Amino acid sequence: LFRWLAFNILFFPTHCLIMFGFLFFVLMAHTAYGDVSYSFPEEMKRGSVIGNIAKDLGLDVKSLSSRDARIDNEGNRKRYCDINTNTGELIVAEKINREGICGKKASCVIKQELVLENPLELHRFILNIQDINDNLPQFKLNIIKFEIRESADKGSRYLLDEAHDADIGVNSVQSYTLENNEHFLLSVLTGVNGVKYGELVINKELDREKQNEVTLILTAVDGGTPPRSGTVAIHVTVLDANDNKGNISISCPWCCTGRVCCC
Ligand SMILES: [Ca+2]
Ligand SMILES: [Ca+2]
Ligand SMILES: [Ca+2]
Ligand SMILES: [Ca+2]
Repeated sequence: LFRWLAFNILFFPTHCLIMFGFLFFVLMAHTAYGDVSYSFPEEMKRGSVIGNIAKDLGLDVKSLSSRDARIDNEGNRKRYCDINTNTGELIVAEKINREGICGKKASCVIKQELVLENPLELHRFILNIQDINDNLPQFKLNIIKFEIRESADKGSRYLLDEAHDADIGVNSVQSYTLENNEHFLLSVLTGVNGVKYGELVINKELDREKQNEVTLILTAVDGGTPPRSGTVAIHVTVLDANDNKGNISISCPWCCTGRVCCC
């Protein structure tokens, strides 16, 4: 190896300089003193303090400015945080909307880097964005329509559209309630994907001749603190069944004798 290095330095000095420069950069780029992570809720105001990264990494706060300390966003288009070079504090650069970045993912992690010059130092750290309950459950439509024949049995079930909530975990839809009424009950079920949905259940038979339509309010509630809710109207049109005897009267102008009628 020594002979090979001596040969290269002697005959290819430029080549060696580039190679050593690259090796130096790679070595320095990996001079990270361990990963640091910060957990904080989404939607924090711009300028809010996340933590003191200089203290957490054991850096000299006084040198941050002269060493041009800055946050690199590791290829993310947006820079989510900045460093205050006077205090070493990490601050929110732009409001973070967890739903916009991570959607329905159970955890929302953003990788960032703190870069210092002279000598070049690179510290990776993680922003762990926690969900807050800033979305309410919403139904796709304003009204859910059913046509149910009055002859439908007690216990008949009708699937209801589920509500969607952009938040995750307890901050998403947890339950449904149905407006009190004479004919229907609500059965709340959980699908294989863990999503809650409801079924309308006939509790007392319908009678079109008494009431030909029923309107009810269905409410979806999330489990946030405080909880948020969304509503939808359920409109049931009661269809006719032939459940009433007709009164057929036959007028017989001639008199009947015994059981035989001669009309
Ligand atoms: Ca949000
Ligand atoms: Ca949220
Ligand atoms: Ca919610
Ligand atoms: Ca009828």
